[in-house]
Amino acid sequence: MRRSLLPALLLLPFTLSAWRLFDQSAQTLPFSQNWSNTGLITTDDNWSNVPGVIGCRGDGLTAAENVDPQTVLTADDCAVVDVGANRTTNNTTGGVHEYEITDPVVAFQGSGTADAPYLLFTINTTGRTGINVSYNLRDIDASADDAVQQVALHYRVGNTGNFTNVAAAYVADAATANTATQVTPVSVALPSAADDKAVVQFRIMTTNATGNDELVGVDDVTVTGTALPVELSMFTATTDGAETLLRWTTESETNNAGFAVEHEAGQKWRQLAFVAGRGTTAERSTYSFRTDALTPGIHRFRLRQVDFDGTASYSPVVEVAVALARPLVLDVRGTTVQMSVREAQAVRVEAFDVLGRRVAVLFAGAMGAGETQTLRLGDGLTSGMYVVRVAGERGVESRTLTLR
Ligand SMILES: [Ca+2]
Ligand SMILES: [Ca+2]
Ligand SMILES: [Ca+2]
Ligand SMILES: [Ca+2]
Repeated sequence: MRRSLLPALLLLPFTLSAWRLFDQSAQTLPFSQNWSNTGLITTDDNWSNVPGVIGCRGDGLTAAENVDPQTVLTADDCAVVDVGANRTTNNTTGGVHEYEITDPVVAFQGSGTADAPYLLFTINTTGRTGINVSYNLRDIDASADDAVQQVALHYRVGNTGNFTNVAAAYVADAATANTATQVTPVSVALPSAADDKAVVQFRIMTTNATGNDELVGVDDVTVTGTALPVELSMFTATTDGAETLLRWTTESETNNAGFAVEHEAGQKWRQLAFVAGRGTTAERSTYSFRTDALTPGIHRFRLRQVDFDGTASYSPVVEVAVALARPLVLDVRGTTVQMSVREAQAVRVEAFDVLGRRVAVLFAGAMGAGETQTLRLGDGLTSGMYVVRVAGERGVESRTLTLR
């Protein structure tokens, strides 16, 4: 029993090396391939220099001739990697071939072995929506062969599981007998399920037609998508007294240069800072910005999100109420007295001379929460030192000032 394992182990490296002859890395958009670089494919069955594309022979995917390729949706996963490299003349072998002709192209041809040959593409649609796949099907077979050469397009999200047919891409017959001139353009949008995914695969497939199949090239393949906007999912402002913390989250970003943090001051919006964005990402990103000390009262903030091309859009406005740090705040500058209260209360503001005699009542009445009163010491007072005293229900504050 133990000995019988040895031949299997010796075979393993060959199996692995054959499996490496392609590069299935997901290609970002826009993607295009027109096969003009004939140096990409130089060796039979070797796709390793064509990132994101593999030719597959599709052995055994159908059991009869003329099967509609729209119905051939099983995974297969390129069980037989195939390409005949550097062809210049019509080849009658079924499968996938690279043609170094005037307009180079990769073509497929069904046969009793190559039951459903196809080209498999792997793309990355992160940050993009409205994924469009287009290509030209070119009859490059000038022989008398007269096949009804059907071609279909399938896609799937990820790189496992069955494919889904894209009906709008179906071509009933991509070839004409005795000529090699028919070009059938295909341009279709993939369903929205293909939007914004790290891995999407699509394959362009023909099936073995009755009689000799015609060679059909798959040329000028392009895949595009529209950039998703920056999706802001959260924006909040919280305060710990004087400083305010702004926090926001994006679910995805496309070409996001960053965010101008704007503060409304005197009914004008003023930029406080610019916070760099993450460019393009399908991942959630979180940001924060801490303001300098703000005066007591209501403060409003918004974000101006700017793309690399200068396009900008505004977030909703968030508000924060900055409360006074102390129950009463008294600020005296020159003859101006500014007084604020944290909570609603009755307040009395009086001025006394150095002998303790009251010389003025500057204010007496109710004040609302966060309210500020700006008062002026009377003009009738002589030069000298005075004491301004604020007495509320929740505290007393006093300051001295000198009139000159
Ligand atoms: Ca071409
Ligand atoms: Ca070549
Ligand atoms: Ca033809
Ligand atoms: Ca056939």
